[in-house]
Amino acid sequence: MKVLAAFILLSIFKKVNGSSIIGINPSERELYEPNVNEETGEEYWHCLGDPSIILRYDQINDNYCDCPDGSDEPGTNACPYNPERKFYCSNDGHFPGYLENFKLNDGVCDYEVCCDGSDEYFSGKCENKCKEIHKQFLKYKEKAHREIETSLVRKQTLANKAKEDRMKLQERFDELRKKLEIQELELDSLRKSLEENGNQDDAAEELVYTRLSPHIKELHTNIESERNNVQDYSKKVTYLESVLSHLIENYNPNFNDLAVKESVHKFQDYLSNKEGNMDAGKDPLIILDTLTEESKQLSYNHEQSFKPNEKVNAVPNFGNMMHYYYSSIVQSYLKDSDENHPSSGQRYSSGSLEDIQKLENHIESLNSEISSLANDLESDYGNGDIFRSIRHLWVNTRFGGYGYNLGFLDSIYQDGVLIGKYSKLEDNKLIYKLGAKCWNGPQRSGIVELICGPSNDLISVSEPEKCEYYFEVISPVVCEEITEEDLIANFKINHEIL
Ligand code: MAN
Repeated sequence: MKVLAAFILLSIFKKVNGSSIIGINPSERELYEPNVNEETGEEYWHCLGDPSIILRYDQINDNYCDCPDGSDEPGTNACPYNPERKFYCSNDGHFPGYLENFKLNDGVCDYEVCCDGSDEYFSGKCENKCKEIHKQFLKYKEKAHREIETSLVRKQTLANKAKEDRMKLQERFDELRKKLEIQELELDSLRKSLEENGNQDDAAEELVYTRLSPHIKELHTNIESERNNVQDYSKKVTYLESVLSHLIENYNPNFNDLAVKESVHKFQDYLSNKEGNMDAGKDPLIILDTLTEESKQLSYNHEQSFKPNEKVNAVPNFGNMMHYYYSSIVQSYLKDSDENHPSSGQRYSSGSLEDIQKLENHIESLNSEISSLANDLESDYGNGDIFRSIRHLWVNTRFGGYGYNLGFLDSIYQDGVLIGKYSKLEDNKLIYKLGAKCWNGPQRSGIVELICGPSNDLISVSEPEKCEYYFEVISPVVCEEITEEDLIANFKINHEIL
């Protein structure tokens, strides 16, 4: 069979020299010119990858692989596949292409690469379609250019917005740093004046007795009633969970009752999510129990032991709790009333403990805002900070019976179930992690592949592994100018209108 094929090949390409060897780019012709043995006049040639292997010139394209790199068989599929050496189709009227040699003469017209049909030279069954295909290409090119122009204009708008956002943040950051400096100086001087006045203890007591007393009682009543509510709900939830646990253990999976199956599935998800959330913190009932007990003690101790202008009668933990409630109430005053806000121009000239506390709280909140701004300014928002412009943007769609909500640089939800929180940007991919736990599986997570497009849209969702999701989102933020090579690589032939 091989001998027959070689014979056919040789008869087709009897006249072998650099310009008639099939499968090579014209720029390689020189490499395929024959050498002539001066004594015998015989033409010979050597493998391109290993010049020590010398062949008769007619061994090129004889359908027998002689060179380890396959260079002696550019026009046949005799050599093992080498991605460096492919069959060249000239595709006159369109663009030249390179086809894997194992696809030669396999009965398939590989028009995507060889629009001239030269890959099926044995049968000659593939007519040259380069003219029609090139027409399609020109149409595609025009559309792609139009689209990319629109996308790049939108990208520029987003880039400007990102720049503006960054500038605003930087301005706010600088302004807060200045404020902080001033307020720290102010705090120093208040502390000094308080020390000089020596009235720290009296001021504290006065504040405790006159201001906190009604709040402590109210606090106790509220905590107790909240605790009872939570306990009631908790009992109801436990009851409903026991009913549903009975259902998932005893339902008959062979009955194709969709409502039951869906409920079982959802309850399993609920249980997995609950498992995931259990580690998140202490049981709220226990916290409320502790608070109820402590607020009761506080209220009792207050009535029993405190009278204005008397010294504080300390009980275990009282100091800590006083400080806690005192700070929260003072803080809530601060938040409620903007007039009291130091930034609105108030000065703490009296040097009382209350003033110091207010200023300390304000400095604390300034510091926390400053550090979150610093974090934000240092975060990776991609080239030219471009992703900053879309970080509050959400896209959504329905796929496979689920509704998906995807927040750029925020989080992703599948019908309200958390798929993941944004973690990082990696090669134009957004990585989301730490989603709700899967029933008998990992915590959900997602990868968002960004593709250039004129709008921001979620175009596809898949779940390649259980609870690991893959999203394709188009957005102008990843658009770049396109080259002719990109266009050729991305162009797809419409075979229906060929
Ligand atoms: C839900 C969905 C699915 C997921 C299963 C795993 O039905 O989140 O995407 O595969 O849970 O149990």
